[in-house]
Amino acid sequence: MISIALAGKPNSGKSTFFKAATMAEVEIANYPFTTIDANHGIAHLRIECSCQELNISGCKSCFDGVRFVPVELIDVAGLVPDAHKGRGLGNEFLGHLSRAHAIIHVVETLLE
Ligand SMILES: Nc1nc2c(ncn2[C@@H]2O[C@H](COP(=O)(O)OP(=O)(O)O)[C@@H](O)[C@H]2O)c(=O)[nH]1
Ligand SMILES: [Mg+2]
Repeated sequence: MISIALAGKPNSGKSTFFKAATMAEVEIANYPFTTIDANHGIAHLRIECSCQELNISGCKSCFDGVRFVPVELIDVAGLVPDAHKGRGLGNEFLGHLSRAHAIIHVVETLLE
């Protein structure tokens, strides 16, 4: 399964985005390092199923032509200056980022 890690400064809304995308219960608060241990969850990417283009009826891989592709989302602690030197949670959370297939940089979550 594709894994995608959420990176960004503390308080940028990573856990808020993670919760909205995975519906997992995670701690969200207005102070840095609310997230210490990484949260793992499954989100679903909605794509048009190829059965539509190929005109295949009775496809069991989608709902009405929409396929829900599971992706693993990983919500990690905030990125702080000098993390690569071990500051903050240092290399531990950088390890989560380096093991993911892709990284989403959360700059700001705007739910309103
Ligand atoms: N006003 C507003 N506050 C937000 C939004 N997204 C997150 N927050 C708040 O910002 C704070 C930090 O959010 P959190 O998701 O824990 O950030 P993280 O440290 O990046 O995981 C919390 O108090 C959230 O309720 C948003 O879109 N609008
Ligand atoms: Mg967080």
